[in-house]
This record gives sequence, C-alpha cells and structure tokens, in this order.
Amino acid sequence: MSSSRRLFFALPLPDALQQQVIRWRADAFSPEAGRPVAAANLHLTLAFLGEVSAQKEQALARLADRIAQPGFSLRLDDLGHWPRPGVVWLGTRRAPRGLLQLAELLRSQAARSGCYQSPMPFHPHITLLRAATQPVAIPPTTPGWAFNAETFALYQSVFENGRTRYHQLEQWPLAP
Ligand code: 2AM
Repeated sequence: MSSSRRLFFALPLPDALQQQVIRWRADAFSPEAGRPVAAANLHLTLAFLGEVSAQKEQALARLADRIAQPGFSLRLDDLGHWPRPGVVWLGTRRAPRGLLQLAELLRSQAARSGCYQSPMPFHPHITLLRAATQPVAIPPTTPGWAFNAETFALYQSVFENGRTRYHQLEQWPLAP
C-alpha cells in the first residue's frame, strides 16, 4: 500500500526566537488582524513539495543527504502583508546568498523529482498570521532579530483536530 504525505523543506527557528517572536507579535498586531501561527509552527519554507509518495520522499531525503551548503546568518528585519492568501509575514531585506542557494537547490531537486514548483520568485518569509484578508497595520520596524541557520529540515504538515501542525521528520546540518 502506498501512502503520501504533505511535505516541505524549511529552516527551523530556534526555540528561544520562536518565543521572542510570539511575545512581540502579541503587542505588534491587534487580535482582529489575523490568526496567529503557533510558536512551534514558525518556520521559513525553502521548498514546498505538496503531497509526496513514500518512495519520492525517500528519494528527496537521499538527495538532501548530499547537500553541502554553508550555514548563514539571517536577519529578520522586514514585515509585510499579502492580502490575497491572507498572510502577514516576517522576512529579510537582504536574503543571504547561502539562503537563496539552499532554496534554489532544494526547489530544483523537487522539480526534477516531479514536485510542482511555483513560478513565483522565492520570497523567504516566516508566516506570522493567517486569515489576514482585511487591511492590517504593519509596524514600521521589527526588533531586527538575527540567527545563525545551522540546519534545514523536512517537515510534514498534518491537519488534525481542526489544527495544522508541522512535524519535523528529518534534519540536516549546514556546513560550518
Ligand atoms: P505560507 O506560510 O506562505 O502559507 C506549509 O504549508 C508551508 O509551505 C508554509 O510555509 C506555506 O507557506 C508553504 N506553502 C504551502 N503551499 C505552498 C505552495 N503552493 N507554494 C509554496 N509554498 C507553499
């Protein structure tokens, strides 16, 4: 029997930073602005894979084993609102080369493995609020957090009991 799972590659956020972000978010946005993403679900997607068979998942994970990209520092100093998908996001004004290369590699491996990749340019972001379809007052600045990305991971998106949760399935180091 074959099973498929909804998967994506992403950068995890360090736990302490997840907590800092949600504390700041509570003050920065009104409760009507949108539905807050749970702290443990905060991540930066590198490549969205969609529904993937177990066989394809294995193939993609083994390709990821061979990635030898350097780590990088990421500054979270940008904020924005996409009203159509209803997303308020945290991002970076200057995406480091290492981030763009890692995403490009994962996205091209995904495409070659038959996972549809959006033709839209990659816009690295961490979704903070969902269902934000009305105008939202976006704070002019962020606290300007920075963190060192030392790993990337494969996640499964699971919808259960009315909630979406992201389970980390496997993690890979970025080169020092
Ligand atoms: P979002 O946060 O901007 O919605 C799990 O759903 C992750 O994959 C989220 O980070 C989500 O981005 C992203 N995602 C979901 N569907 C996608 C798609 N069709 N193309 C690109 N990324 C997608």
